[in-house]
Amino acid sequence: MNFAKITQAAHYVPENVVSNDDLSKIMDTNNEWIYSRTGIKNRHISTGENTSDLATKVVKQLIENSGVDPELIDFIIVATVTPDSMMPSTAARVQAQVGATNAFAYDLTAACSGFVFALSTAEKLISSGAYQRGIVIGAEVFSKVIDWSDRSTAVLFGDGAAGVLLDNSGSQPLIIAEKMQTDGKRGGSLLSSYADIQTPFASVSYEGSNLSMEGRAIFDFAVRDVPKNIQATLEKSDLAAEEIDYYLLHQANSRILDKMAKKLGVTRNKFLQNMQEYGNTSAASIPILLSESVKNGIFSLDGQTKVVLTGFGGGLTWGTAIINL
Ligand code: 4VN
Repeated sequence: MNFAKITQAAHYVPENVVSNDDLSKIMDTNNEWIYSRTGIKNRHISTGENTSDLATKVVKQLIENSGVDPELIDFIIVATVTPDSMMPSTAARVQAQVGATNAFAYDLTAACSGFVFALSTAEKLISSGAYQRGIVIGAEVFSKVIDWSDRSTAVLFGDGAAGVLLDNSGSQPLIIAEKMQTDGKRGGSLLSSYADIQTPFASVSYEGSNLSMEGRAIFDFAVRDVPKNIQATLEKSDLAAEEIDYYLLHQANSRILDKMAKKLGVTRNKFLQNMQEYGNTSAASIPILLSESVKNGIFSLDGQTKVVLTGFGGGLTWGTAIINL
């Protein structure tokens, strides 16, 4: 058996910090409203770097810190809903920038669940024995697709990237249990980046290409469907909720994390949180939290920690992986 293992984690965010007070100067909002309802204080907003630039910085750190020869990387998966372009993929751009000449590379589109879906895929690629070493990144320049005239959504998001290096050196399974879900029927409540039809044969422009979100519907989805998914994954794993060391959930809103902890009967302290500094960075939020936690010494990558990773968002998509870190 080839057990996959996460051997490195890294993150990178644009330098430019935008506070709630900064936003209140360009739209009708204020720090009290944003902070009390979301837990967000700051977000990092790109002043020029695109998604592949952020992802490349993360991959370069992973390569440098591990000392691995870039030519020995077998695959690069970038989870993003804000690619530089559809073709080439963001992952292909990164592959070129880091000299991973033997890696196949592609993007995976699953919004805020993208990192968890991509990690699930990567674990199979390695544990099957087909590949030895790969990289999974969550990277977004969400500020590109924000509707800056909509104060109800513009305040929620930020830019950033993070990811992990995996290889087949594990002595135990990386994923103890997982459950990935999609409900396309509810996809209309979180939309962005339509591709309009403008051809000699037809012209159809969809209403609005920027982000639109039915906030209440998504909030209710997060509170109703996601804890059930975590519970079901815990049951598959034969672990009790309290046997998990840390819960790293998508950083959309701290009020949602409060409700989820309560529903699962888990002490809120086990739900790590950094949206106060980064806002909601979509596919990047879980790996940024993971990388920052390692950097801050909350846990290390020595195989001794049991962690729940749960993403939820556009698609709708949601999913949990319980992992040995
Ligand atoms: C998952 C979630 C959200 C999200 C949804 C609603 C929401 C975040 C609505 C009520 C509002 C405060 C903000 Cl749960 C977004 C995504 C997209 O990544 C994924 N905040 N809010 C209020 O009035 O309290």
